[in-house]
Amino acid sequence: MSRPCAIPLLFRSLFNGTLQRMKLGNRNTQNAEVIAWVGKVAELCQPREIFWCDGSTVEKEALTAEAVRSGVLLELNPERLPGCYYHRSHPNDVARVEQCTYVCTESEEEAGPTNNWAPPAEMYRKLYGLCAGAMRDRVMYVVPYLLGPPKSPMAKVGIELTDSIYVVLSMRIMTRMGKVAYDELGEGTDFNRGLHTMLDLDPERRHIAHFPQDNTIISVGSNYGGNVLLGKKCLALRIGSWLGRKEGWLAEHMLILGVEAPSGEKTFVAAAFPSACGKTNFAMMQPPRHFRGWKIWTVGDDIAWMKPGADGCLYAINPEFGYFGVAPGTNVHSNPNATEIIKRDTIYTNVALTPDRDVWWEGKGEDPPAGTVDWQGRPWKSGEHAAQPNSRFTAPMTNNPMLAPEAMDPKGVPISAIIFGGRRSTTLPLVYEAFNWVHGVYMGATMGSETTAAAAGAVGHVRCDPMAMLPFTGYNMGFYFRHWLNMRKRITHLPRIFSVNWFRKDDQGNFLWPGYGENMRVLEWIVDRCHGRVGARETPLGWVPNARDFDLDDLPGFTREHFERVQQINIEEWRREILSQDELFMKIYAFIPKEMIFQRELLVARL
Ligand code: GTP
Ligand code: SPV
Ligand code: MN
Repeated sequence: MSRPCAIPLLFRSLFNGTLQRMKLGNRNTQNAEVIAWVGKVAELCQPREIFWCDGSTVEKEALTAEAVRSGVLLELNPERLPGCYYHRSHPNDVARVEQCTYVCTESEEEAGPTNNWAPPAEMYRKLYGLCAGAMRDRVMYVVPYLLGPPKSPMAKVGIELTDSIYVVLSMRIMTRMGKVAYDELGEGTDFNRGLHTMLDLDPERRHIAHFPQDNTIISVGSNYGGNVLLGKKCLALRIGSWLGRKEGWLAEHMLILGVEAPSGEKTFVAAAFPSACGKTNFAMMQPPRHFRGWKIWTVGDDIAWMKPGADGCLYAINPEFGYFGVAPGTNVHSNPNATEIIKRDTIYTNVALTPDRDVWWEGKGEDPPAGTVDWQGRPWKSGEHAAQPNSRFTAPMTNNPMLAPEAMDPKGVPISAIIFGGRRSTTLPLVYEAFNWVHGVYMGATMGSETTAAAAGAVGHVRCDPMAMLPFTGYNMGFYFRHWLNMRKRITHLPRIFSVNWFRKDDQGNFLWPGYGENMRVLEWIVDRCHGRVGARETPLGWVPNARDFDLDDLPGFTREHFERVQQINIEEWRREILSQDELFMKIYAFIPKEMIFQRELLVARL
C-alpha cells in the first residue's frame, strides 16, 4: 500500500482556507482518499478551478473546443483528417529529458548508478516549492486512468492532476481514461498519484521525479509526451518496473504482437527496441505479398507488463490504449496500418502543416506542397527539417485494423519469444538466438544502440541500453538483471530469447536489410524456432538460421550473399563490442549478478 504524499506543514499553513474559496468543480468520485489528495494538491497549486474528468464523449468535445479556442490545438482538414488536431510544443520541449529525470528512492543504492537520484524529502521540498501557486490562473484537471484491460489482475489505476489540456486530451487517447478507472479503484487507496504542471516551460526548472515508495510522480516544466503523459514511461515503466520487482512481474519497453500462420496457429512475441528503433513499425507490420495467409495482430507498440500465469507461461498485457508514434518515416510502404490508424481522431505534435491543413513530415512520400510551414510555424525551406525529428502522432489503438482481439483480454497473451533489438550500423547480425534464458538475459543486458531524437541530446552514438530500459528502469540496473534471472524460476515454459538488428549498413551507408514488412522473414524463423520446427547453426554469439531455412523468396535484389553479409560475425568487431559493454558493467559492477560475468567470460572464450 502506498503512503499518501505528505504536503509539508509550511505549505499547509500558507494556503489554509483557500480551498473553501476555490471552485471545486463537479466531483465524480466518492473515493475519500482521491478527494483528500486532490484537495491537498489544490491547496498547494492554487488553481482557479478544478475540473474532474469523466472520460465521456461530451467532455471530449467540450475540452477539444476549449483547446481550439485557446490555441493549444488547431483543427485539421475535416474532410481528409476527421477528428484530427494539430499541436506545436515549445521548441525547447520536444523530447524526453533524461538529465532532468529522477528516481527518488530512500537510498541512493536503490536507484543505482544509471539513474539520477535525490533524497525523496529534498526533492519533494524543491518541487512543492516550484508547484506553490503554479496553477493560479489555470484549471487543474483531475485525470483518472486505468492501465491495462478492466478487471485484469495486472491492471493499475493512476490519477494525474495536470494544468495542461493537451495532456488531458492525449491521456484520453493513450489510456482508458475516466469513470472506468474510478470503477476499478472503488474505495481503494492503491493508485498512482501524478502531479504535472507546465510552469513556464523553462528548461532550467524542468523535473520529472519518481517516488516509487509513495507510488507518486511529480513532473514540472514540460509539456512533451514522455515527460508528462504520466501513465506512459513514468508509471508504466519506471514505477511499474519497481512494482514488478516487488510483486514478481516485468514492466518492459516492449511491443507485443501476434503472428497468425495460414494454418490459424497464433504465436505471441514481445520485443524490446530502444526509443525510435522500430517497435511501432514492427508491431503493425504488414507481411509482404509472399507471405499470403499470414497475419500480424498488434497487442501493443511500446510497453508490456508480463507476469507468469498459473499454466507456467509468461502472460503479457499492453497497459496502454493508444499509440504515441514517431511521425517521420511513416508512409504507406513502411507502415500501411499506421497510415490508416492516423486518418482520424489523432493529435499530431510538431509535424509540418500544409496550406490546406493537412500534415507533412520527412519520409511521408510525396513532396510537401508550396506554402507548407514547418513545426515551428515558419515557412518551410528545402533542406531544413519540416517536421521535428521526434514529431509524433497520438492515436487510439481501436483505430487499428489489425488490433488483436486479445488486446482486450484481462489475462493477456502467452509469450513464446522475447526479442531484443537495437539500431546498429555495424557488428550486430540481423538475427540470432540465445542458447538459454541466462544467456538471453546477458544478451539483453549488453544491448547497444545508437541514440535517437526521442531523447534530448546527441543523436547517433552507440550507448549500452540494457533491454531498451536504460532511461526507464526505476531502480538499480544490477537488481533489475537479478530480477530477470530470477524470473526463470517462476516460468515453466520460458520464452526463447532472440537478438535482431534491422539497421546494419554497408560501407556506403545504405541499409543492408530492407526492413519493415520484410522483417516478417525474420519473424517466421523465430516462430518456427519457438515451435521446434526448424534447426539452427551454432556460432559464438548463439544460434543462427541455416541459409536454407531462411526464406528469401520473392525478395528481388537480395541474394544469399546479401544474407551472409547481414548475418556476418566479425570476431575483431566483437572483441571491441565486449570492451564497450564493459563501460556499463564497470559502472554497476558492485551490483551485477555473477551470472552476467560468467556469460561474458563464456562469450570471450567462444570468440
Ligand atoms: P518509440 O515510440 O520512441 O519508442 O519508437 P519505436 O521503437 O516505436 O520506433 P518506430 O517504429 O516509430 O520507428 C522509428 C524510426 O525507425 C522510424 O523513422 C522508422 O521509419 C524507422 N524504422 C522502423 N523499422 C525499420 C526497419 O525495419 N528498417 C529501417 N531501416 N528503419 C526502420
Ligand atoms: C520513447 O521515447 O521511447 C517513446 C516516446 O515512446 S515517449 O513517450 O516520449 O517516451
Ligand atoms: Mn518508447
